[in-house]
Amino acid sequence: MAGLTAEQMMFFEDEGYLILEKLVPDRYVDALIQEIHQTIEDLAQAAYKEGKIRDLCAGEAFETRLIALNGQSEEFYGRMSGGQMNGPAMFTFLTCNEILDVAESFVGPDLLNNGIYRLRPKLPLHPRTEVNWHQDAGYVKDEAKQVTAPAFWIPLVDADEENGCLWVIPRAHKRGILKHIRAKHYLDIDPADFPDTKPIPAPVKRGGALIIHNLAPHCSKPHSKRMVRWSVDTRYQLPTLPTGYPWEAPFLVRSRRWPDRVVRTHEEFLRIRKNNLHESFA
Ligand SMILES: O=C(O)CCC(=O)C(=O)O
Repeated sequence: MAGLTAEQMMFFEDEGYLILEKLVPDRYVDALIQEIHQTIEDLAQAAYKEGKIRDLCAGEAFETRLIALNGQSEEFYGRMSGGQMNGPAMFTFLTCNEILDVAESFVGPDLLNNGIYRLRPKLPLHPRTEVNWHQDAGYVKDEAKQVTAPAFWIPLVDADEENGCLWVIPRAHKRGILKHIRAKHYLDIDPADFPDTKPIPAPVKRGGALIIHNLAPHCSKPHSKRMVRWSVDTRYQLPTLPTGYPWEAPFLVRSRRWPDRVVRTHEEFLRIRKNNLHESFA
């Protein structure tokens, strides 16, 4: 896929979000699912040996195995969520041309993955998977709150209202930076600052994308369907601007200006991420 059309860009600028029916090719989605599956298998075998679980739940499908395992040991959710999945298939997924071509429409030919990427296994009725209303800007330091860094939210299974797709508030990104308060697990937009526009659900098919402006309020409500709504979210920005997130290392994924500094191998990606190396592109 090439970059976005002028119409799509205009929709995003006006509404603060955009849904793409198809973005990441099946081969990358399948490879990532396989990598996740293997990681779960390894964790399950280790937990079984340590006596933490009694059933490996080996017959369960990708959509349900984590529910069955997490029911025996809450460790599984923590081990499978966040920015710690860093295998070759995840690296290929985050750097695939199909995502970068679209990111380039917003940011230009030099693209930094800002380091905030997450794997999200949204389990039914699990408190940690209920993400309050927030702007992504709420999570970064002040110097990066206005930096253009669209989020690509990409489900690995079809995501709809029944299994916990995201919700967005159209046009509310035009309200600027909203005040966030700390809630139990996440940040929450201060009720006094909450936009009055009506929220809408944003269903996305497997391998499609919901692209979210970093000032667009969005949330993830609980669901009760017996399946895991697996998704990946990731963000891209100009390398010369601050990420406002010192806790995780960004990495250059495409560049006309610094072609030699693009992270092209999984080994290099791991070196940067594991050592939390923040390179300067000033
Ligand atoms: O995937 C989810 O459930 C929440 C994602 C989210 O809120 C985000 O990417 O900012």
